[in-house]
Amino acid sequence: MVKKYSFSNPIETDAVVKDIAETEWKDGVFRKEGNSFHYTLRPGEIIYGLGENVRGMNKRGWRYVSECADNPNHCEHTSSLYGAHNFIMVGDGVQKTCGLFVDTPGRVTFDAGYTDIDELCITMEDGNYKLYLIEGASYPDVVKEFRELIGRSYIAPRWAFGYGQSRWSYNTADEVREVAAEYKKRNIPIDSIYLDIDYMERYKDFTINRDTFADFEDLVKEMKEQKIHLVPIIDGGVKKEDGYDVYEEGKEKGYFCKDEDGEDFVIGVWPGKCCFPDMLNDEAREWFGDKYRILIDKGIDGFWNDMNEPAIFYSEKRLKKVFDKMEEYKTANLDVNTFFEMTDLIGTISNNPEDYASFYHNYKGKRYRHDKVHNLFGYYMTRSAAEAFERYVPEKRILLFSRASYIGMHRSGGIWQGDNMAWWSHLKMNVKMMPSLNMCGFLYTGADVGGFGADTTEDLVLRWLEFAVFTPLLRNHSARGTRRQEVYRFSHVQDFADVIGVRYQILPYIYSEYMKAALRNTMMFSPLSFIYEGDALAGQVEDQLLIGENVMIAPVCEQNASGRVVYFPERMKQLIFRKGTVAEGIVYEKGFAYVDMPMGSVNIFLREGYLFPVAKGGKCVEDVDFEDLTLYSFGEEIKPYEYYLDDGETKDFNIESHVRMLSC
Ligand code: MIG
Repeated sequence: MVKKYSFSNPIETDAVVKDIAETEWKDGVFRKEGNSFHYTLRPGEIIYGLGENVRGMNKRGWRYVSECADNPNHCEHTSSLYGAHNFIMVGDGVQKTCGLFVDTPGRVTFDAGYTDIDELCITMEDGNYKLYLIEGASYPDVVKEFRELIGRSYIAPRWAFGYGQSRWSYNTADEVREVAAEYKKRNIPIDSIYLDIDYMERYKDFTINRDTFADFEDLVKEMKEQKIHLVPIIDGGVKKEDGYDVYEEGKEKGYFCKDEDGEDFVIGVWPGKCCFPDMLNDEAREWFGDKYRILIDKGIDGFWNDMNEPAIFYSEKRLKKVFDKMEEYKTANLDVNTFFEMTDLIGTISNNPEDYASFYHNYKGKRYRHDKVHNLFGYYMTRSAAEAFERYVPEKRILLFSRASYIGMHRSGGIWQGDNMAWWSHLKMNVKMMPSLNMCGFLYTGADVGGFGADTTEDLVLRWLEFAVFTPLLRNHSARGTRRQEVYRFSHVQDFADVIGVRYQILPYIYSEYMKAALRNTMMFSPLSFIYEGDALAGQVEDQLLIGENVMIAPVCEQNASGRVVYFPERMKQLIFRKGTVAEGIVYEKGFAYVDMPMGSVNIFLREGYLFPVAKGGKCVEDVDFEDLTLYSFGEEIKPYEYYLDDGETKDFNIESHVRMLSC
């Protein structure tokens, strides 16, 4: 059951799609004090939710702040990542479970047993907000109700479930051709190559650098012939440059965010000086979205939206302040205090709260200071593109994912998990984040495989791929200046080809599970506790996941490990994908066991009584024969599998006509 509460004058975010009558607040399991809601945690109780965040699936024991932030160096102590996902669940997960969604575009703090280890305290910075309280029996029940409330998740075209190669940046058309050729030459499957900012003319959205991508249109065509989709990046800021049509139009029509005095707000981001299109303003949003047509007309059918927290490198005002202060330090004898004061000051240049409080939006006919609606910017940028696609190519699915997000955006596009690091701990974090994101409606998601920042290692990329072949977005991406990590650059290239190949063998299941999760508001990646209710040990497992109902995975996330200890909440049979073949491994009894998982193999644990369909594979998604399946099963009585299959391109999502039963 969902109850809706409204406090003062909430700003409408369009996160929720259902009309629900409001109820008067009365303290229950949550107690209201000012703008805070308190909940007493019982020993061992789990807190789930919060989407994109650091730490465990169980969010207990830290404080998280919903405030979309560009933080490429995030660690355990980070409080905010790129998305703001205000949905949280508490309870026993069996009989009485409670979900809470705080709908407000401003800052929200989830103190999940940080200040007081026995208490969850949720605090809104602003007194205007809506609250949705969802009471159900189990976690999956509450998730389903919540997801019905927020509407159907974005559905990507099926080709976007293939493997993608990215790099900041492929600098020329020939470099792109070379990447494609290296993959093709070695028979490594691939479906997409990403274009980072350098395809643009001096980082100007919707332009092409004709010095380096002279024959862009031909390149797109050529790649299409090789069944490779090019996916360009679009940034949240528009370069301030006279004569640049997007800038000139935006300026003339008044579509940019304004400063206090009503002048276009100018900040420094990637291309230097920039203006932010007011994505929250209906007209500006329509205008910005229509610009994507420029690339669609060139044959592009996928985009990634970046820097839309929005990230601010510097504002002119702030920069001046810092420079002035630096003058003072020049002559000072810097001691421990002043030296750190100075280095801290430099740290205040980017993404400064004062800057976020110094520009304005025109949202639903009213003027709002940016910090009051901060968490909506990435959401509305992505919505702007999605709405334009709906107008321009209504029949066609276009790939679209964003860096920043708010709940509600899950209807318009997916997300990637922002700038991570080539760390084993970030691989583990990728695993843990999948279910939390699913709870909040984000299904089309994945992390930068191999790690974005820092130099990676061959084994990290391979182990990461062994996990990522299960994630809807499967993309190898890395930052400028780091070690190259296209898989053909490593010593054991065949291992990479084999592991990526597994994606194309298991694609029928991955796609079918994704579609069912989207169309039925269910989880694609579940924590073990979602299915093994009441199993206290299952509730503590943080690095194993169920995918759909049928299988469990237990990725190896430690360097130099050739296997790991796995918890089996029931009897399961190991399926080993290695060198293009599938071997049926041994049956593991309920309990703990050490499982050997040498590098270059993908391991799936099949539940007793379930089956798992496997295709022959292919060199790209289009190649995969979704009808020619081998069904692996384990047990005496096998539950038929509800297999979802559609054309993967159009928007006929009628589940009844696309689901059929597979049985052994
Ligand atoms: O901060 O476009 O997260 O994926 O490669 C630099 C360059 C801006 C941040 C994105 C990253 C991308 C990079 N961008």
